[in-house]
Amino acid sequence: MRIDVLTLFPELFHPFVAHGIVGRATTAGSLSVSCVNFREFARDKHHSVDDRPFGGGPGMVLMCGPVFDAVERLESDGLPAVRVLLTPQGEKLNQSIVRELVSADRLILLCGHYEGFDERIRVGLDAREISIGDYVLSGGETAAMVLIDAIARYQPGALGEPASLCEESFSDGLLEYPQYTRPREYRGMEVPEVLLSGHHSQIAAWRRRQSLERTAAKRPDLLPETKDH
Ligand code: 21W
Repeated sequence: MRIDVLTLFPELFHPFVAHGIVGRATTAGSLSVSCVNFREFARDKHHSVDDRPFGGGPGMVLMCGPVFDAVERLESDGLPAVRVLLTPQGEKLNQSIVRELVSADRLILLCGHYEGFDERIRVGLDAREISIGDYVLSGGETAAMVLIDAIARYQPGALGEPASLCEESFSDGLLEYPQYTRPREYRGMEVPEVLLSGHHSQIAAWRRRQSLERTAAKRPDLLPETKDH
């Protein structure tokens, strides 16, 4: 998969893309992430990408010109892309949206800053609008990194063990069971006996039960009977 990020802060992405799971997918050749600063597409001599809002109000608004020009330049290679606008008013990101996006060959992620995008960017780009949750960020860059991280895990070569993908949280819709490693006792806290027993079916049953209990206690909204969508 190819991901192009349009941002005013491409340097924020460089260390992120070079390390960890995203770095592994990149090295494996299954993912390529490149960042374009849409300031390069500014038209005036001051390289402006934002301006004051019509009607007044605080802050600055990202202008249409540099954003549309950058998207059109990127897409001029003919490789069709799913366009994603990171915005506080988008649909809230979850694992099923991640899986949908993973099926695209190419994504263009647009990161806003300041007080947001000119409305005509939203309307004219026909982009999928995504938020990462109900809190205020200062821009779309960190949200784009969250999305890239979640997508990279699905790329061949990103994870050491492919089992990690299907076993973990949210894949079966439940929270994870508790995990332990050496030592068997730490500051008076002991590892549950069943995990030391070597009895695989009992261990699996214990883990399942723990997952269900945890989910009921911490995230009852994830349990099928209480799901309302
Ligand atoms: C925050 C932009 C607030 C705009 C009208 C009048 C991307 C984000 C962001 C940001 C505003 C995401 C206004 C969760 C987020 C993001 C920057 C509001 C003020 N509009 N997911 N005044 N939270 N945030 N604009 O903040 O770009 S995904």
